[in-house]
Amino acid sequence: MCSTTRWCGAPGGAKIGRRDIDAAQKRRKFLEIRFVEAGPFTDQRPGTSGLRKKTRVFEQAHYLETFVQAVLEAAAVPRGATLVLGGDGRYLNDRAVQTIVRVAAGNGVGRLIVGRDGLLSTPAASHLIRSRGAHGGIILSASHNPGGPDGDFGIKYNGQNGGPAPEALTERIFETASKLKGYRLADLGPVPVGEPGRRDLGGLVVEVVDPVADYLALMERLFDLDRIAAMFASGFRMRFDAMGAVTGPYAKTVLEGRLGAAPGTVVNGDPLPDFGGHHPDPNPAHAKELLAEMADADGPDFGAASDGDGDRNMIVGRGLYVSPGDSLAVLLANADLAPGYRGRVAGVARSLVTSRAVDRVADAMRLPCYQTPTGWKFFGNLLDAGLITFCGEESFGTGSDHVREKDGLWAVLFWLNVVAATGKSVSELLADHWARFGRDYFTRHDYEGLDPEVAAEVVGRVVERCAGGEKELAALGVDRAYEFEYVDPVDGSVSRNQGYCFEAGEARVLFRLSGTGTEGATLRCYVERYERRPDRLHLDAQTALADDIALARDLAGLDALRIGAPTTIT
Ligand code: G16
Repeated sequence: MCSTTRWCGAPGGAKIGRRDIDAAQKRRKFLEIRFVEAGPFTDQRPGTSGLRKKTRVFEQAHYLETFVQAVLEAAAVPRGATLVLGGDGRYLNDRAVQTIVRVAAGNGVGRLIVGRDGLLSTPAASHLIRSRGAHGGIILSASHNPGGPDGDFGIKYNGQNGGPAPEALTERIFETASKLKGYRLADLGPVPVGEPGRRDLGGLVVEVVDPVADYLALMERLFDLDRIAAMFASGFRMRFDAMGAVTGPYAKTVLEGRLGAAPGTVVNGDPLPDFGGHHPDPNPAHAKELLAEMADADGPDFGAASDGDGDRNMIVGRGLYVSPGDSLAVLLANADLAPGYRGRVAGVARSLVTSRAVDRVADAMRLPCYQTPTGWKFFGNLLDAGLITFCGEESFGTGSDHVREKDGLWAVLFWLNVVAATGKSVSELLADHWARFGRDYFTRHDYEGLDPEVAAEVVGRVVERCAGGEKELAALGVDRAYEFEYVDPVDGSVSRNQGYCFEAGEARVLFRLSGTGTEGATLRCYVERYERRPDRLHLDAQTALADDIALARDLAGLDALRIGAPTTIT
């Protein structure tokens, strides 16, 4: 696709003129900048969280460069700006970092703050953008999707607030990439990123930082780490499964280093290009070893896991795991136990498809509770405006206003803080919580790798049901059905087609298509039911929800379409 190169120097999507070229040459005395003709690429529309594709798609000539060029232009990154750069260490991370350095230099970026070895967890990148006053950051990750040459790769842009680009910007990025005729590239050899330090490359400064140090300092301000350390000193045992991904170095430094947890507490702690073959998604389906260990009568007191880029978390007690909706609710109810949140919680938000457990706590605390579409980007405005302090999603994401991403290790430390302060185990905390607020049983059934036409048929069926007459719905026990549309309370932007919701008494059944998959289509079906009866608070979720799951399959016509059992249940 690339045929010729020529001199250039005008970022921001402007036409390249003689004056730009002169200015660029003057500024970059030592850097040669070329315009590489390539593209356009018309398949670079970011999904729920950035652009995710098969690794081989990203390995195509000019593919990554074009996307980065589109980001820099669409986000109007000014000359001399500072950007943060790092990723989850998956296959291609190292080469992608070098490519991005060259495209950034070609576009007049002044400083790149890069995690050592090109590594940064997503929450740590968000924190660096904020703490260093950067214009934004580029994060390399396909999150929980498996990595490797046959796995997935991803890239996303986060803005000045440290949060994922909002929909309007991701759409601009897509449109820009669809029209680009090439990208600007500085001729640079490999830039060493193995040791912290600064290197002036003749205009572009590359600053390599320890990825963990700043993050630990932030956690120190939020939680009572001394109290947690005292709990470990008294024999408390934990297992943290980093799943061969980026959280390993963070967890080792924080848990085994700062908190004194026994060596070996962190397992699968070295970030590997293929995550050691793990599917780095911290849920009961993919963290089976951890669940088995925690089911053992002599197992650790506390278990946790995180995902590829360190923003997801799963909390596990002896013999049970905490549903993400419950996790958010328990943390909100116990916010005063964490020094960084005591007496300052403004409100809370959850995505539509997340269980309503947190709503009940917010209600009791007289706090506002917002319902957003799926995608952390929708929490950004609420956090920036100070309307909420905590937010969370069913996809094992929990976070607060300390960064603008969900934060896996943060959630783990918060839980440890609550356990240390109350002296109660995870199961005791949950039992107390359900006794007080009732329990929101929740499950998500994923139907992955569907033929897109079949998925469209399912959605068509759901839409039809949703728009169906009251009588027809009432016959199924459904009181209300609607398609979710979100109006951002801060900037008034409207997001349509954000999922379908059926309310049936104390139950809700919801459907949407995933926006993070890379193969075929994934139908997500979310089922929940509120329960208050004391003798029904400790059932297995699949058992408690059996009738509602059957309703979900009926609503979507899954049997008629011969779609069998879900591929993943969480
Ligand atoms: C991303 C988003 C989350 C979303 C999740 C699943 O998480 O940041 O907000 O809940 O994907 O999205 P979907 O249901 O569209 O697949 P992550 O951890 O993958 O970056």
